[in-house]
Amino acid sequence: MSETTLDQTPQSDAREGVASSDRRKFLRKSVALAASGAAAAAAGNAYGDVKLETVNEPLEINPTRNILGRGVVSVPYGMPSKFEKDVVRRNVSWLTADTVASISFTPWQDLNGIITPNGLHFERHHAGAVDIDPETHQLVIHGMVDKPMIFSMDDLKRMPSHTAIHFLECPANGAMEWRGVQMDSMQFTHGMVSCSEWTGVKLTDLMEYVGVDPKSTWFYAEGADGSALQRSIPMEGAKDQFGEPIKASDCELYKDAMIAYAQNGEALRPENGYPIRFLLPGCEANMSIKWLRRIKFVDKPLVTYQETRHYIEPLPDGTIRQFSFLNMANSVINYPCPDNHMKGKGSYEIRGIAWSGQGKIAHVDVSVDGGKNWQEAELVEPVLSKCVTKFKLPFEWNGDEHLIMSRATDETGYVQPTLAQMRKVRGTNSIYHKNSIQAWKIEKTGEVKNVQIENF
Ligand SMILES: Nc1nc2c(c(=O)[nH]1)N[C@H]1C(S)=C(S)[C@@H](COP(=O)(O)O)O[C@H]1N2
Ligand SMILES: [Mo]
Repeated sequence: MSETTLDQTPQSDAREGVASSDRRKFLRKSVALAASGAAAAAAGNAYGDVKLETVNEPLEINPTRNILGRGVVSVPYGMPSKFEKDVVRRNVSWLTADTVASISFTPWQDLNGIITPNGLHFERHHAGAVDIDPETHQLVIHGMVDKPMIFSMDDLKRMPSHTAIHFLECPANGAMEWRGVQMDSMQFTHGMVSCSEWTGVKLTDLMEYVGVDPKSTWFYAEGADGSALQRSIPMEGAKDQFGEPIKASDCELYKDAMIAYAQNGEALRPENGYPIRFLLPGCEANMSIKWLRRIKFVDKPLVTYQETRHYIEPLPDGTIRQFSFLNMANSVINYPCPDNHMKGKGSYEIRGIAWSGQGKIAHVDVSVDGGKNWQEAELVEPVLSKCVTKFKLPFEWNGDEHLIMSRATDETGYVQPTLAQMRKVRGTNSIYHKNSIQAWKIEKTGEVKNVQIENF
């Protein structure tokens, strides 16, 4: 096993040349625009060619004014406007042989907050999504415990509840881009992360209940679907299958874990593990076992089929990286992006999302000149641990070509690496944990392209 990794290397010196933003100048300009009112609008303004005549039209023709609308509960479970029909999860047909063992991606290019609506949460199934009756579903906790126990859904809901907003990211997010540009859509370059408010029971509360043997150093969780997906999760004193100690901070990750039954206030969706899923914040989402039926406390890792064949990373020197649990700091600009082109010269706001499995996002720097100069973006509240954070920065587009990119730094000082740095350490044979800086190219036409820049 090799410890060669970018993950443990804070690259605070990589965060160079950050200038303060031009926010004040931008504000002054917007105020001037508002003050000059209709005259300025008639002459066109920084946001486009708004003319007085076109502004007047909707006031005269108002087709919905004289009809009755739909009554309440005509749609008992509300759905998005019919005009938003293209804001959907998508899959890549050539990526997997079927849709049962497959992946769908969240359309972040169309989202404006940090929360992923439940119907848009990415999906990753190894044997399809199953429908489980909560009346009969049970969670077994056994192994190295004083009192092995079976919990019904009612039992779990009576226990003290825990609520937190966290992202979930499949470590294969961005996998298609390791060797070169592949997908001209941010849905596919970054859509295997989603973020929700989760509610459930803390694992540590359940551990106290069943009395976990202090000699237990690992546990594993198992789902009720056909995939038999199991992952080993370390606790204090855990050693790998060769007797090498697991990094101490990784042995603390379970303390954040919960058995979640609610997602954004409502019951989990079947695709995301209804009625309960394991949730291990900050860690590769394959550890967050859906349709959870069993947790077993043990004193060595299972080293399952998945752990020896799938969730490992072959490195350029021939060694293999294993048990790389955390999703390291990552960020991407979702406006503009290949799915959101420029709509004429003038004022814009560059917007994006950043997240880190190590904790809070500390800052995000944005470059509009291919990484030569960086400006600090504004972080939008709330800024939470192991959660998506939104950032924004005013941008004046004069019609020139631009290479735009964002670079996240988390509260540990870890700086999101360049793809060149990642390839040097990890090569291109891995499909996991690609969290490198993403560049988009704004063309003179206003089109926005996915690009990979030399030395970046
Ligand atoms: N039982 C079970 N749990 C599972 C999986 C699965 O196929 N079966 N897929 C895992 C993987 S690889 C990922 S990335 C996440 C995806 O969670 P989501 O589908 O809710 O986005 O669930 C994990 N938990
Ligand atoms: Mo995954």
